[in-house]
Amino acid sequence: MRFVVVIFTALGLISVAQAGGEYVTNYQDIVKKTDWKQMKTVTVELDSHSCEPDALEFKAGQPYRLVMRNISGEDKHYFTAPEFFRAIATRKVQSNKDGEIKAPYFTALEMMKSGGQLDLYFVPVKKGAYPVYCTIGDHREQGMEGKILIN
Ligand SMILES: [Cu+2]
Repeated sequence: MRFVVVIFTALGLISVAQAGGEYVTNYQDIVKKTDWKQMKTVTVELDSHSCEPDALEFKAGQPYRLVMRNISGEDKHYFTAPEFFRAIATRKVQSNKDGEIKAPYFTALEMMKSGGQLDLYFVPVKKGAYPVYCTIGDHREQGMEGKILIN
């Protein structure tokens, strides 16, 4: 009986790994211990069809506000980065006029056209290179993709 339980546990772990791994489960401790006065602001502008800059670099342990702004007048755009969102401790996502959302992690954020903006407050945790892209229509094929590095 114990043998069967072990097999099911192993299968469970495999399915989590295939889904892109677990999020940073101690994110609340990290957010609490971080000195947010040291926060740096990085801005990424989404346009039809680009991410500028298309390479974002962050230091593990350093707190950041990532400003994601849609400067396109025609299209909504996504900041889709499921692996990156699982590699950071998320404090919140803020929509500056409307409110803020607190959650363990996100998979994608959508910015409305003509200046839509969301600010991600986070601490990078797991070092690596992670893709970011827009999942609307053929935006990714047209060049809306980039790389996020955590060093
Ligand atoms: Cu797009």
